[in-house]
Amino acid sequence: MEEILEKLLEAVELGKVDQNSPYPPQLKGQEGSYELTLKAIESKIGPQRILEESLIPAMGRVGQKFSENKIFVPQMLMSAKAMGASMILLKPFFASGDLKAKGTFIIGTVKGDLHDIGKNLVSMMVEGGGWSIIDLGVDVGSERFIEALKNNPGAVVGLSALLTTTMVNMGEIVSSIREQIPGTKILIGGAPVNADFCQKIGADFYAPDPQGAIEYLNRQAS
Ligand code: B1M
Repeated sequence: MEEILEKLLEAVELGKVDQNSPYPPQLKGQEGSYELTLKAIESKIGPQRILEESLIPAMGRVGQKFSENKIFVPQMLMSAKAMGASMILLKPFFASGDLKAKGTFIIGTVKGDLHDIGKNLVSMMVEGGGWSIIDLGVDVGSERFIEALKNNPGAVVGLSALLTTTMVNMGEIVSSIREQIPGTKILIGGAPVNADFCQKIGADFYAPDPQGAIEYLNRQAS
């Protein structure tokens, strides 16, 4: 792996946002994820490699360390910030130049859940795939999904959850949408969910990653 991708992985893992950031003390004065992502882009390392070889593995390491009680929520938050700084720079590469959207995709992280990195990634890449996006943010309950659907008839809905405690809220959201706006296509994703769970709660499709979401959506558009 290029040295720059290794450095970026380390910056995100340790929560170093940019050169001026005082955190973490051992990287004081060094480049952070912002500068390193810029450099990687300038070196013509594609956004997909930046994501797959640095950013996503960095969050994997952070999760592992959190599980082992080697780091705590504040450190996890700094890593999320560092990843966010990189994602801002990657967004233009995924953004669509298409004028006519294939359809509308309403996405949100479900009630009780504040994790938005994966949801943002899906949103960004689906937009790059030519869909118009309505991103409802985090901690979204059924009422807000239904309101957005009423304003955008025929839109596909995407639910994201990262916690085993909040994935159950997907079931309630799916039931409410089915009750009020039958026929809506609902896609779910996020680390704790899978195809069995999708079937159990009556959603239409489980996508393990943004690519899976795009493929499903494109099948709905054609
Ligand atoms: Co939290 N956290 N966290 N966290 N956090 C996890 C999820 C955890 C697995 C860490 C661990 O213990 N190893 C664990 C959950 C355990 C469980 O439920 N089984 C956990 C916990 C426990 C918590 C708190 C409860 C901690 C506490 O307070 N004691 C708390 C909960 C707060 C809340 O939500 N109410 C909490 C808080 C936080 C932070 C705020 C500090 C921060 C989030 C910041 C943010 O998102 N802005 C954070 C982070 C960063 C993580 C980890 C380290 C990284 C998550 C991430 O961004 N991954 C995470 C550990 C891990 O994932 N290894 C962890 C990278 C991202 C690209 O992947 O989100 O999986 P992911 O998205 C993927 C796919 O899942 C898929 O595509 C994406 C790209 O491949 N995907 C979809 C996602 N959504 C999709 C939707 C789709 C399709 C595909 O269609 C609609």
